[in-house]
Amino acid sequence: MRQRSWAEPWKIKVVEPIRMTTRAERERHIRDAGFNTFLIKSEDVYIDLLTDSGTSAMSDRQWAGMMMGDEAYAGSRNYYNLEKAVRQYYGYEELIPTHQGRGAEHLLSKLMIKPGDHVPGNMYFTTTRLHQELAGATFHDVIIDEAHDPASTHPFKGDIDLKKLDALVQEVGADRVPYVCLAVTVNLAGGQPVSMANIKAVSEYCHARGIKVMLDATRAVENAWFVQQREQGMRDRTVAEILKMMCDYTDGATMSGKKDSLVNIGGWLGLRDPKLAALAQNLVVVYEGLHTYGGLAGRDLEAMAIGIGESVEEEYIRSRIGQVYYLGEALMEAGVPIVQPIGGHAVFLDAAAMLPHIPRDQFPAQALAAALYVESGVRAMERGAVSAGRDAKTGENRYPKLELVRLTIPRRVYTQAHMDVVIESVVALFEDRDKVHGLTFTYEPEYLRFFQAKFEPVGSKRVLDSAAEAADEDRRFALSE
Ligand code: PM9
Repeated sequence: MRQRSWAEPWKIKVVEPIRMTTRAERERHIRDAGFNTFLIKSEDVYIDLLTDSGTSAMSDRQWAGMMMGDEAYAGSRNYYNLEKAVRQYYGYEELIPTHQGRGAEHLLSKLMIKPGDHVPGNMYFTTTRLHQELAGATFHDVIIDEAHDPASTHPFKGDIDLKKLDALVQEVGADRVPYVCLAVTVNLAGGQPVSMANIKAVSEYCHARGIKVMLDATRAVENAWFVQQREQGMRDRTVAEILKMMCDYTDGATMSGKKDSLVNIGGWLGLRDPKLAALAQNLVVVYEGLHTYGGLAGRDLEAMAIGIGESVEEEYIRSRIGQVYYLGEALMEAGVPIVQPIGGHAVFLDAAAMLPHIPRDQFPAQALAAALYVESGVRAMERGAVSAGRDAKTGENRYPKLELVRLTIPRRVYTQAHMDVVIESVVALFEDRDKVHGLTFTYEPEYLRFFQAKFEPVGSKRVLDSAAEAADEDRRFALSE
């Protein structure tokens, strides 16, 4: 029998208009934004694939929950609802809410890291590594080699290489490794999952040596779905069961609720050790707010509590990742080089493969993201050398093997028709890829430079050449100068 199509398990109740701009307008907007897609105004974007962070559409149940916000300064009922949801689905007894994920990373790094420590992890994440470094640690990437190869089709490219981990522990001593930072899925590797077998092995290795395992649970539900689909013996388990199983191997977690949990703001630190939790509850009042609200309104806590339950519904997660696959498979069919296998939250274009004429120090991924905006009004994000920043000790640019542009899919926001437009846009740009110019910095901030840096094209006025319209634009610029 012919397989039937699937559809999203929701219908749309509220809509937000979006507007297509002209190419001439976009040329101006990208120039004004210093060729950094973070600096474009949202109203000037047609389809916004910058990030899946805080960009979800909430459900009617979540909006109803917002009206039940208990905005008492202390002891809000919504805190206890969130605590119940985290205990039920993630299994951490102790809950410290934070305004978002990096708030939890800040607390964890301050509590657990001593200057001179070493933190191994499965590929860096920007905010996570920065907080580890600010607390005095050196981060070490111990992910398997396949993760650095965009063409490798390894099903669990997020796995930790136990040999690399052991070599580091032997070298620096287990007492200088406060914890292993285990991210599921691995964002910068392309949204790649970690297998349950690997989580178990890492947990056993670390716990035998007194090292803690701290999960970055930001996209753990998406990881659970991949485990269910790809790992032997996991097919009959629910995503909720797999999520809980993954967390059971760990000692705590930092969480950005803005991703998996379908909310626009919120995060938490989950712990098992009550002594560590007491320290975290004390620290959170310094940086975020009282330990029962952590920088959030009661209504935000409630929306997150409800969102956690919705995030593990099988139909939901299948359609969420199904949409990412729809986009990724069409791009692959058109011959566009993308990271394989397709990840959980995004399709990652391999900018280094697509733009071999642009040297790494002219930031091909930054240029590609800017050019895609000019071409189509689609906003994406650079995930390559600009995101990687400079080495904390030498100050040199870091050049990770992966030089990517991330087409990140917000949850429950765009339809298949939007994806079709994105496919056509990327394919059109792919055909014109030799017309993209490299970029050089005109402004480089000290921390997390990718958010606010500015650039200009090298040897050209434009990041993307375009014949007729560009000539028109030149005349307009000439008249206004
Ligand atoms: N991730 C993302 O777009 C938003 C900001 S960085 C461009 O992918 C992981 C794996 C993340 C993450 C944020 C955070 C920090 C921690 N871990 O943004 O502070 O992907 O809530 O979370 C972003 P917050």
